[in-house]
Amino acid sequence: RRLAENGGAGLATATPPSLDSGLDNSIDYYIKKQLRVWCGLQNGQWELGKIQSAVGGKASVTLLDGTVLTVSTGELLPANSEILDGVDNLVWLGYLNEPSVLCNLQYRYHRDVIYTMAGPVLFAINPFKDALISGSDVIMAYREKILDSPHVYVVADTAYSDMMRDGLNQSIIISGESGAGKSVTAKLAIEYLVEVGGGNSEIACRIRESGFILETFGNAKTSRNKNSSRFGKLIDINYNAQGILQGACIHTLILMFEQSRISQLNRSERSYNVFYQMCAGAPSDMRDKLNLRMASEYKFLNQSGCLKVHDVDDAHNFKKLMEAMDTLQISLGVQERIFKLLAAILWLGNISFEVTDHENHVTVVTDEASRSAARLLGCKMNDLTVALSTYRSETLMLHQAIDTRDALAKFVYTSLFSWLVETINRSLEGETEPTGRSISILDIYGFESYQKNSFEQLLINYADERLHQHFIRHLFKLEQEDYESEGIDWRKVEFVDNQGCLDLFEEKTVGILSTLDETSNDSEAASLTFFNKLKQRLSSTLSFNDEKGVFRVHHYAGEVQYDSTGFLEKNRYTLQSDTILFLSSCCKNFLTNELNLSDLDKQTVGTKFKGQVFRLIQRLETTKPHFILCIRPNAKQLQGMFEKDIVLHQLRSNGVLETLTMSKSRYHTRMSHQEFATRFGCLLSDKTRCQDSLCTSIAILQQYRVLPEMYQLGFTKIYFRADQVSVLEKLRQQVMQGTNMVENQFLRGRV
Ligand code: AOV
Repeated sequence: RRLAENGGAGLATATPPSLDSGLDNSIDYYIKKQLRVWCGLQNGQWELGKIQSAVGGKASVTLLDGTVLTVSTGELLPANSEILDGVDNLVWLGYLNEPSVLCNLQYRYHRDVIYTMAGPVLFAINPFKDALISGSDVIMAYREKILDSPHVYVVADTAYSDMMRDGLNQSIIISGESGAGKSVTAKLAIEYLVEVGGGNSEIACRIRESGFILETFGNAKTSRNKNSSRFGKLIDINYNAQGILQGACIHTLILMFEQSRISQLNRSERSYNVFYQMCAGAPSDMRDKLNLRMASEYKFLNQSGCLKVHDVDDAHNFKKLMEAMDTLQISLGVQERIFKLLAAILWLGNISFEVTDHENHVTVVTDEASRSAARLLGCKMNDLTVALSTYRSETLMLHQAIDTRDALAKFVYTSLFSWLVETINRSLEGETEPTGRSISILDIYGFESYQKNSFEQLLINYADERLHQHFIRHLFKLEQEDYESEGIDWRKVEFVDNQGCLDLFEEKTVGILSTLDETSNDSEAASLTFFNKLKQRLSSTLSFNDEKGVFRVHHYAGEVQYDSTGFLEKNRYTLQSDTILFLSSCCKNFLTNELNLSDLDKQTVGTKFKGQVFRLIQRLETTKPHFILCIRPNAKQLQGMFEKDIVLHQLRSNGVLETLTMSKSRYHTRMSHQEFATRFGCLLSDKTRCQDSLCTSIAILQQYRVLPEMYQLGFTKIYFRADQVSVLEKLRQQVMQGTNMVENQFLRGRV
């Protein structure tokens, strides 16, 4: 705060000569004043110390713990003075270097301050514990500006105020690796936005509860996050002209391939939360109706050796789910149908086949599993048997029958999920059409990199790249292009553009996705065909390991090694539409409402996904973005642990230093000469006012002696540093209210 009042948000001046590139030229100054420096150690870490002496490119440095080291002066970086320890906004640091930024975040994190501003971006470092800084009291305090320290609520409040002021749609874009805290952050933003639009209404309650329902059906435990969102979501919150909450709409990014979580689980991962909740929490009459067992008895659930999650009460969550469905007025009849389908999926997984001849042809075993599945799906036992063991009157072989069974289970689940989202959206629909007053919150999968990465990770990381490009476009590209085209004096801030990596994916003929599609369309092709074709086309940009059949991609967030086995199968739409059509005709009245047969088009999974990502980004392009970057402080999901390497890696890949440099030198306000002259022309006496807007603008700047470093004139626009316009606004207000000139004189000094 102290710094802000000193003009710290624009140009911090309370520091010694700027030496961000190193200390070489002014080492004597540092020795004489005994200023703190960062000393680079051999292990790559940085420690604070003071220089005692320096000769011939070597310096002797005493670290805080008393250790004396001799290091090359190239290993020294300026450190900020103690008064800057733990500042709210990293831009206020006099020196912007990696150790200073990292240390500031760590300083705050260890004091349970998880939010920090980095110029226009809010950083949220996952505390992995309840940080006790949310809830209605805190919301009130932020609304009334009693609290103003960095918080998701501030970002939400700014978005809301900007929307009301400008009548423009806004967005809050939340990014970060898997497990970094995006979904929790999104929840907080929604909580604030609902509250500020009149939190007690029926629609407000429904919006709150809808999040829980989506999480139940769309989240699962992965090795990185015990409650990982396996779908992406964009939630539009709509208001009327008075800023009162009208309704909401959820758009989802569904991974068709994540359906494989239904039938195949990696070790220590789980399927979607709802299955475990239902098995643990269903009341006894429901258990009877669904012939429901414990989770451990279903093959789809017990194969990963992980049925429970530490600190998660599945049974209790099932109660919450049913309450949430009530709040959204999903009728009991519909709820029953949903649970029947879920139970049917579990029983499908237990269906087994009997081989009937030496060619591996099969029939379905008639047992509890197949009988229960047929009953719960609402079809005759015989119809189910035919659907699972034949295709166009030909009997299937064992692996084909298993594939058909799993594909059916996945199809039912995906359709159920889409249908549920539609049902929720109907319940959240407002009474009026949106009026250009909406705020969209984006929370999609974060970057993933495991020992073994497959098609799922490839698409998740592709979506993450697309989103990163949006971030770069808005924070670097558009602004710098604008400065350039307006011909103002601007030192270009270099940044790492990930367009190259995106091209690698999206290139029409030789890109990863089109190569995958091309090979998938060839029914004879195998994994190796895909691998070889990719290698042939992209050997200069990707690296390949023939023996293992893996290829490596340099993502902005790190290098990932993908195992090409299984890519083709996952990309192809394996489900035989005949089977589904056949089955749905058997189960009329029951399945047809829930199952969306339009899902049966023949697009590959990759192409479909790319289309969904494009549509999301397109929506975002029509909004004013506000960015939140979530950071994972350690890989173990532990509280209180701040692993510098891990954090630094995330800062680097997100171009944090560049963002800070950019916001330090950027112009915060811009308006056309015309707008400026019209708004502030009243500050001039009739004598000095002229016809031309540029001439009027210059006259205002001169008369009020606005310092040259605080503004620039472009060809059509005028640009100001932070806070300059607000000073002019104050003057204008006084002139409009007719207050006397003595105060104006006083303010003039400050301009
Ligand atoms: P993600 O959204 O970034 O991962 P989550 O929001 O699910 O990550 O966060 C992971 C876990 O970290 C949560 O389940 C919480 O236990 C904890 N957590 C995160 N943020 C906070 C917070 N502000 N306060 C307390 N605990 C928190 V993924 O959905 O895998 O990309 O798909």
